[in-house]
Amino acid sequence: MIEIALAGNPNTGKTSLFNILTNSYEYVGNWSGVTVEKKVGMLNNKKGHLIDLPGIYSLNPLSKDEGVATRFLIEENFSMVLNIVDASQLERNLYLTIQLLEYGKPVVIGLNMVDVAKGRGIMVNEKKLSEKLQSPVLPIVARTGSGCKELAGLLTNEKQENKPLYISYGQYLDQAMESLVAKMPEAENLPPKRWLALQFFEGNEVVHSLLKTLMPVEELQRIFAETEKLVQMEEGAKSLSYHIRAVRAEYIKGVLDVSLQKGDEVAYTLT
Ligand code: GDP
Ligand code: MG
Ligand code: K
Repeated sequence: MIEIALAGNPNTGKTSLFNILTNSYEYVGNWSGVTVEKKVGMLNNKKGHLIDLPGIYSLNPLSKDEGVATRFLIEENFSMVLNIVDASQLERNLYLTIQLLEYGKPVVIGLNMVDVAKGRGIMVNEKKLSEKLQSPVLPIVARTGSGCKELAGLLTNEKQENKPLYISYGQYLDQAMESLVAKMPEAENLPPKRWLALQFFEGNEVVHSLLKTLMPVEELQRIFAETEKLVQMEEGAKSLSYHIRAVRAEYIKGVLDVSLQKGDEVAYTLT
């Protein structure tokens, strides 16, 4: 039985897709510590569970509720992420996608709302998007179920190994991440260390709490402060988190340059 996490921005069709892909609830309750509903369903082919994560824009939580998704990635055993993205709001949605790809577990991308996108003249070339993100991308309309069967087929047949997406954050932060990774002790079931280092420098509170259990707090504070100063000086960034956001935004621009259709090229194999 494989465990698949369903992740995406709020209002992207997660619940619609969840209901199509599953035929029974295994569990409905609350995530621990927050009043956010937790739903786990059995896939229609009974080969896996789908876990509905709260809708979020980033893995760096602004609130306790938003921390649920990051805590899930850190603490739970799962084999794959189904990331639903809104094709009509690709630029904003890819921000979370990038962080999920950096984590390194296999990600299958459900490109939802292609009907809405099409209506607005936004055409996504899913093949090019898939190439750029090195992950399968399937256009779907979760409201009608269009494309969802093909998507379901991918979930239980996809390879279970994946290489994390590598984005350079500039030589100073890249080096700081490398050196923090080298200082992290070995621990069981630890998420990928570069991802932890990156989320640490981004200011992810859930990751800070985890690292504090593994390394002296003073050392972490010193590393953070020194790195922030360096990045401010050398990259001209307001803060580490600004710098990281700017690099990701630039990366996403590059992805969209290639994968948004121009003129009358043919888009979507689906609609
Ligand atoms: P969630 O907030 O991510 O769980 O999203 P929901 O599944 O609740 O969907 C939000 C709204 O978008 C609902 O009104 C859905 O009917 C609608 N919706 C979901 N998928 C699609 C789609 O592919 N196309 C269109 N036009 N509407 C959709
Ligand atoms: Mg929902
Ligand atoms: K169903």
